[in-house]
Amino acid sequence: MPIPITLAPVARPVALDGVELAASLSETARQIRIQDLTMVRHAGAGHIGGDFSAIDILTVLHGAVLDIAPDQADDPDRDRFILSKGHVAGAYYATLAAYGFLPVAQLATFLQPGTALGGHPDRQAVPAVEANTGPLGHGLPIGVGLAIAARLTERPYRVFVLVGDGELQEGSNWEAMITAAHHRLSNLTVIVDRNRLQQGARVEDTSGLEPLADKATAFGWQAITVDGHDHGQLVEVLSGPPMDGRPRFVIAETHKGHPISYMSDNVAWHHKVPDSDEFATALDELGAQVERIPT
Ligand SMILES: Cc1ncc(C[n+]2csc(CCOP(=O)(O)OP(=O)(O)O)c2C)c(N)n1
Ligand SMILES: [Mg+2]
Repeated sequence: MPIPITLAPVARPVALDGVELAASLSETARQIRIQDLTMVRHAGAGHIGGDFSAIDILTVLHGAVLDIAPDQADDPDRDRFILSKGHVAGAYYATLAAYGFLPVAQLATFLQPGTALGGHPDRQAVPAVEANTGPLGHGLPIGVGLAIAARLTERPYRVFVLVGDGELQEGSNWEAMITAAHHRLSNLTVIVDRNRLQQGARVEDTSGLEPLADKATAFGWQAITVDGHDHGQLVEVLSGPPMDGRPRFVIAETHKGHPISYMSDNVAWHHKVPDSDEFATALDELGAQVERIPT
């Protein structure tokens, strides 16, 4: 059974603001979840829990924040986005396709032999991808390098890096944070997908991060906590200018598997694949036209 395509590309909602913008992003995120769920179900693999905690963040970045365009992947002034938690590649590909950075038909090749859309993003295979990720702990160091490069070359671009909270157990992140604060990289934003779960366990039971905001502040960053499923809040914080020359550390409070009842905050759904009944339930909860999508 080939992977069904449920997604139709949408234009970036450039002319909207406030409540209308948030509503547009929310609807696109819903469509991205339906497509991503369908890809995981039909490919028989993926990371649906972390996908669903990150989709609202990915949607806001690509729909309303990043200064990027599908036909200008090589523009030296484009904003840079790095998906450091590269295991949620399915959610990333669906988001790119929703906003025209990838043909939606290509999503049918997700995890298939010879595909450009493998389990982790590949910058040689997908034009919008800035860095190959998958091994956790590398996106932020690369992002710091890109942010320093912007300074040195006097380019106006900004750098955004999305990391997992379990991923912050990698020491490379904290080294990168020291360097970013030292260079006062106000063009750098890290977003932490703070879903409080890693693979197979709670983050606070494994190697706890709290008080996370205080740690980031002590490292010389501006720490901001937001609801990572609230499109309006995410737009406001991520579009806003840096306050005072410090890099920005945005803690996005999320739920793994959100908003599916049996997945949400359930550690089992890190990389479980829904069976036919679970798939139908999730489609129903997302308000999908279930009759169009084979289970
Ligand atoms: C260096 C490294 N170690 C282990 C893994 C395997 N791995 C993939 S996802 C994951 C859990 C990551 O948890 P978190 O960063 O919280 O991501 P999320 O909860 O958003 O899925 C692990 C251990 C990896 N990809 N890289
Ligand atoms: Mg996590």
